[in-house]
Amino acid sequence: MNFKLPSSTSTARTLSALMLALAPHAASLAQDKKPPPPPPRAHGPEAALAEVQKMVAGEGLQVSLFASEPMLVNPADIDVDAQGRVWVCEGANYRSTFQRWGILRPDGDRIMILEDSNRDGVADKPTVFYQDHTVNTALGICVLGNRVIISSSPNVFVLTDTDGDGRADKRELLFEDTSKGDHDHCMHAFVFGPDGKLYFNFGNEVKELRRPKGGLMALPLHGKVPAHESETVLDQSGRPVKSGVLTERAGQPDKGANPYRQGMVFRCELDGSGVETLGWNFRNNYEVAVDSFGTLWQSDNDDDGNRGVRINYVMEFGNYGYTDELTGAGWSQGWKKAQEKGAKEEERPFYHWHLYDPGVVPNLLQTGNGSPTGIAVYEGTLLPEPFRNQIIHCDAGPRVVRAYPVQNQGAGYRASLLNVLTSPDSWYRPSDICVGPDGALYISDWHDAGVGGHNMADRVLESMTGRIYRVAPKGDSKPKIAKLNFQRASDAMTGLQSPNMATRYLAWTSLHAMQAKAESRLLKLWNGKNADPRLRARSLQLLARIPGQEKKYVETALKESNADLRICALRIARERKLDLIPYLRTLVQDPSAQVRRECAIALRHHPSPEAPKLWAALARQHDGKDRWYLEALGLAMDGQENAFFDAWLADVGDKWNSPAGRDIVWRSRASKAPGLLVKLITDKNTTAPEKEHYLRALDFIKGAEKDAALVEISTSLLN
Ligand SMILES: [Ca+2]
Ligand SMILES: [Ca+2]
Ligand SMILES: [Ca+2]
Ligand SMILES: [Ca+2]
Repeated sequence: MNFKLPSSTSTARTLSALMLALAPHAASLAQDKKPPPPPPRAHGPEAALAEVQKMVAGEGLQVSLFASEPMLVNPADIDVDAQGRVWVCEGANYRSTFQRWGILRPDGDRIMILEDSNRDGVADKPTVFYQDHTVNTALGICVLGNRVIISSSPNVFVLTDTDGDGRADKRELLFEDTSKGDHDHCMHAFVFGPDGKLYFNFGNEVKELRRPKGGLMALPLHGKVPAHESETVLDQSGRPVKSGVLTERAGQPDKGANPYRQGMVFRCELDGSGVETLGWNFRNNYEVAVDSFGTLWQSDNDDDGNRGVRINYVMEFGNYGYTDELTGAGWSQGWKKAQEKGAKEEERPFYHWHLYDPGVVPNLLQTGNGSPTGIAVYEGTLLPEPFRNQIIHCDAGPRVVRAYPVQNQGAGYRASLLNVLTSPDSWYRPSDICVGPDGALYISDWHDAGVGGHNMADRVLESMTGRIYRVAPKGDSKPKIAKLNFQRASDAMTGLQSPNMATRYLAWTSLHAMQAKAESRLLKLWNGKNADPRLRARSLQLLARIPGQEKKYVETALKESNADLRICALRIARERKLDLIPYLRTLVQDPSAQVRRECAIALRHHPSPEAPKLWAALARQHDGKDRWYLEALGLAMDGQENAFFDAWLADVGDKWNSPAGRDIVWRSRASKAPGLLVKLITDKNTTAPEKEHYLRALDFIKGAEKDAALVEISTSLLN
């Protein structure tokens, strides 16, 4: 559902869909003659079952049909609750605001709960949790106990079932944006993180994050959101969460504008306060997944046809390069210039994501053409080994669900591809994936000839399709779900170890409320030296949030031999606002480049007078090859470029001209960088491509030193 049509559909059709989307008076098109009826298509449970028989599950896995039309249609996003019930955002009224087919479900789209009451692996009890036109094709759902967060741009609602009958009784407004909605690149799903916070993202159709004045606002249960006062959200750095506006004349961001661009990803408290902008300049980062260490993973859709769909490890506070940082230009301008200079076709994705520019975080993986959708991290033990602890991701374009087994590489990671679920059915369009409390994967299938992009073939409500599959190890057809009473500490501890996010939310909240009363049980899990480090990390997150115990547990975890646990501890220390400097003094010498990467992130905007020295210690350990590490150093410099750079120069002296030193000069935007760049550019031994590389760095620096550098370079060219 990612702004793209299948390859069999012509570009002209894509364009016409786009123009429809942009037409200011699109409503008048509704009077045009009705689109032709869709081709006859088998539908209903029997057709769905027959098609599931032909699906291909990954090695050691089997797929079964959990639910199908007419129980649900067009699932855009799902969540699975602690009882194993699948919650679905339907999209029968997809693009009803401007496409000629208009409203197909007159009472508005539904949020469904699909329950398998006899645990035979097949849903048998559908409940309409909510129905309204304000949730037409909502792109995100997150079940948090009796509260459900629905992302439906321009609104993010909290729906609450106060009496437990499976129907919403209360509606509140958590966030809002300035988009028109009804677009695949809007506000996406919220997820609960191991730190007790919410993580969420939006694609580049949203330009500004707002919220009601005074925070969470009560609304009538149904209907349009009444007029009210709202405000732009300011994030942790005091910046408005708003796409940086570029003035046309100078091609520069407006005065006072921020670096934020395009798609972004965030963290906030459960009540929506304390928003932090964690990454920006994505195109359509459809969902974010957070693992137990607090590491973020996303996909992103390329500009269609560039074979550049990417999977990202989201290094906090990174710019991900969808548009040119300085001009806001798309990829094609830079690519055109590069082609003139002989760049090869295979380099196109690198230009597409501006990866040759200083200040752009690299990608984990590029997966070619696609329309990436839902994502999760599988932290369960039901599935066989290769899928454990891995990112699992839907791509509706090539019609595949894949795992991306990740390995450490320097300060970042590398990943490979491993199929989880494919189908010969040309309507198979996986839209989302969740891990159930039984440890199985639940995959929603939008099921259409196309992947969205403002179009759909499935336009008759009576025959509309939509499916949920369950993927489990071969022979496992009946979900086993423990009945937990989260008010009991022992049950809550079991829940904390669940691979299901909704279960973990209930367990986390309960254990967090117990505070010191839960400490001994949490300690037992933490001290289980053979225990899965991810489970230990979950325990640590709670131990370090027992008032008065924060330092003790952070310091204990910083001595762990597992680098991910040291990273987790440093993240907790940052979040708990502990004095980081004593920790960083040791950690900047950590043998793990990933831990040192986190040190750099921790130094960003750090006011300590010791910060430049600590940063310089990190910079001295750059190997001249690791782009992740270099970009971590770079984003740490934000606002303190000169102090950090000077500290490094003081350390390295005239030995700055090494492969690593040249990298740092290229990435830094310090006042002294232009003078050194001139030396590199005018050096007789510097090759032509290297000159281009260093010249590009000058574009990102402003001031007299840069102007002087340009004069010096042009003088040397004349001589
Ligand atoms: Ca989801
Ligand atoms: Ca059943
Ligand atoms: Ca209710
Ligand atoms: Ca469908």
